[in-house]
Amino acid sequence: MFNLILFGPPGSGKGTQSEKLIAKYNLKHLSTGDLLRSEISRKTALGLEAKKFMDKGQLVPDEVVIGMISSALDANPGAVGFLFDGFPRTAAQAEALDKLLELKNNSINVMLALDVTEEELVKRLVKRGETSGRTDDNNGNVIRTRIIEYHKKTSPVADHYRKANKVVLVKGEGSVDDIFKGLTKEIDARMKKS
Ligand code: B4P
Repeated sequence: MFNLILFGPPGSGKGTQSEKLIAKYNLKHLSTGDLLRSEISRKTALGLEAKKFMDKGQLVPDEVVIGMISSALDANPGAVGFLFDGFPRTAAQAEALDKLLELKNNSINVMLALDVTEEELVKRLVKRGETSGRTDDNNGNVIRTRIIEYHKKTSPVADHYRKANKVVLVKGEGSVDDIFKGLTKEIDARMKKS
């Protein structure tokens, strides 16, 4: 199996690049943002609870997202590998993911971290907010909260994988295709070895 974490702040292009990566490598895409938005649109109890946090730009409690990922891993026993998009977002989520993969005799091969300036992030999210209907994109305060949450709670996740020498920083600004090329170069180099 080849397991990849696509990492970066809100608006860094994780969702955009994941679509292209899963098409090329046939990995199973696990986006906690997409899973949560699907729960919200189906008005499930989990979705209604998650919405309270997402609308404020806060992270959803760890036990909720860890439970979702655990079920998704169990539901895909034959996957050639997983692309984790937007997960893990806290140190506790990273530890839980390592344990879940270990139970399957697996681990994370690499974390690719998209490098984008804060100015560009805000510009992208405001632009998406004009058309997406996403309640967390159309309010400047909520966007700022998401970036603060990232610095406080999510950036330590990179330290967790850095200790295991698994983090690679990839340029996240420029055209979508050029960024994709930068990501595939790193994946190809590691897939050969694994
Ligand atoms: P997510 O759904 O993960 O979304 P995101 O961080 O906002 O965006 P992403 O980086 O995927 O950006 P995208 O490609 O879409 O999270 C939403 C919320 O869910 C969180 O705030 C949190 O509340 C909750 N949540 C999710 N996972 C969680 C977890 N594990 N734990 C707790 N809570 C969790 O790109 C953004 C925009 O930029 C798009 O409009 C795109 O078109 C544009 N763009 C992309 N690449 C570009 C490029 N190269 N140039 C110009 N624009 C570009």
